[in-house]
Amino acid sequence: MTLTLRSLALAAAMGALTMPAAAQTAWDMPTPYGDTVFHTMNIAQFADDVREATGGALDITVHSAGSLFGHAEIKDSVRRGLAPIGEILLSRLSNENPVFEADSIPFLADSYADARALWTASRPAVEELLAEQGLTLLFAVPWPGQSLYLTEEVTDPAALQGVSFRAYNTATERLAQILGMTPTQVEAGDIPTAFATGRVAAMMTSPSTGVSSQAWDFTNVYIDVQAWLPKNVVFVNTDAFNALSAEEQAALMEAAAVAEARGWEMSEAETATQIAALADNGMTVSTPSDAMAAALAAAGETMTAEWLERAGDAGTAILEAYAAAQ
Ligand code: PCA
Repeated sequence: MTLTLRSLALAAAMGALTMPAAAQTAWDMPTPYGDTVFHTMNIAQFADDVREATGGALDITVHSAGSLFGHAEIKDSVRRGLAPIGEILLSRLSNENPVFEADSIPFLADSYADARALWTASRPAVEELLAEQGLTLLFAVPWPGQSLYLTEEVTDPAALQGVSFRAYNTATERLAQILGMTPTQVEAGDIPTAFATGRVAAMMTSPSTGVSSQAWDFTNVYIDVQAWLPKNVVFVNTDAFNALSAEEQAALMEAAAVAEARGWEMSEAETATQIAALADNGMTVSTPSDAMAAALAAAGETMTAEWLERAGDAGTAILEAYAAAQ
């Protein structure tokens, strides 16, 4: 096509002539959760920040809700270089190493301050384990505290016996077993269908996931326990990271630090607003009975002991560092 004066003028008007000459790196980023979930919104902002800081040279496209790779495949996809960057729920890796599961033990760290101290204590070990797989950790953001969703009010833990329970990692599976429930693994996006078809009748998750799955359509009671704050992590394939220019690497790390701080704030802020949204949509928001609180606390103690047993010296070191950071 001949470049006429008119098309040149048009191109200039559209800004095409002011585009940076630098080569562009386009990264596809698989994430597990939907677009309205605050983690995904935080990551979208992170991608915008990186694009802006690099003058468009590093362009991250977020593929949310498991649309590029399913949650279970994201970590290996990034490890193998099929995707350069991705997000997962950290505790999904507990089968590889119990260190990844520290944030999913009930009542070990059940406030933002404690969750932060636990993350300070466990981050070096998590970073090292990921680095061994050619993955570089960028940032971690917790979900709001995990609470109980039931079809009806339960004050006696014996009423939980035999109830089918939606689990999202091995820790929630173990918790269900201890409480006498029957766990089934269900991805966050499949929660409504799992309840609608009767596969599950109870769950423990954040008010965020309660709202994004419209829990009021299939449960009636939210018992506010806030027992643990599991984290999502964002990591990059280390070879892909090393292939970036020094400026791009710095921009990515800077945006990651900003996203981590912003994500923790978003998480804490939405704890109350999303509990209010559950109530606004007709759910009964209640606090656990003494008997329920005692049963959950006992389960937490059992799981802490079991985790320490499995995690060995690494677990002891994390708990010592956690106590020091508190
Ligand atoms: N939401 C995710 C993990 C923890 C949470 O609050 C889920 O339910 O799958």
